[in-house]
Amino acid sequence: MYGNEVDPMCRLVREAISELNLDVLIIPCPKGGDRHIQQLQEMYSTNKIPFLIDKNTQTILNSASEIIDYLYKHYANSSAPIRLRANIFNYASSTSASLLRWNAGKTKQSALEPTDPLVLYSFESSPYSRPVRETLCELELPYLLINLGKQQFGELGPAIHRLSPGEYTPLPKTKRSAFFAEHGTVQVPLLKDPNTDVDMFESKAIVKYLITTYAL
Ligand SMILES: N[C@@H](CCC(=O)N[C@@H](CS)C(=O)NCC(=O)O)C(=O)O
Repeated sequence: MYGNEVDPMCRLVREAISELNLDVLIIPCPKGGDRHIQQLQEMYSTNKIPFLIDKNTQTILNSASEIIDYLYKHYANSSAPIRLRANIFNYASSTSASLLRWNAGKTKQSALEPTDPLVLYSFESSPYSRPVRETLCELELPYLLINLGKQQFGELGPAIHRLSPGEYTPLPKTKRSAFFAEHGTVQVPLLKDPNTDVDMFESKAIVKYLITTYAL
C-alpha cells in the first residue's frame, strides 16, 4: 500500500488492516517526498493515496472506502464495521488523531534509500509503535508491516505490566504465539532491518536508530 502515516483516509485503511490481522508492505509517501509518489505516477498515472495493490487477487484500488470494503469482503467475508467506514465522522476523528500528534510523520526528511524493505511488528493503535511508523514515513523507508493486534483480554496493557495477573499465554497457532516462541514475550514495536541485520525492541531506540542510519 502506498500511503502516508498522517493522512486520515490512509489511517482508516491501516486500522482495517490491523483489525483484520493482515500484513502489508507499506510504501510511504510523505509530503514533499518524490521517491515513491513518482513511481505511483509513472506506473499507475495517479498520485492519490491510499493506493492498494493486492497481488493475491490482482486487485488494484485507489479509494479508502473501496479498499476497506474490499478487505472486509475478501478477507473476512463480511461488511466493514461502521467505525471504519470512510465517512465524514471517521474522517474527522482520524484527522484529530493526527492533529494530536502535531502531524508527526507527514513531511519528508531526506534519507538514504535502503536496498530491502524493513520489517515492523506493530498494531495501529499502539502508542509506542506510532512514533516508529511516523519516522519510517518521514524517511520514505518502505517496510513490511506485521500486525500483532490484541486478541484477548489478557493482552491489555504494556508488555511489562499487563492488566491481567498471572503468566501471559498467547492464543495458539497465531502470529502472537509464533512471536512469543521466538522472543519469550510479545511486545511491539519490534524493528528488523535486513540491510544491517539489526533486530530491536524499544520505540525510542528504534527511532534513534532509523535517524542515525538513514537520515541525511
Ligand atoms: N518500552 C517499550 C514499551 C512497548 C509496549 O509496551 N508496547 C505495548 C503495545 S503499545 C505492548 O507490546 N503490549 C503488549 C501486547 O500488546 O501484548 C517501547 O517503548 O517500545
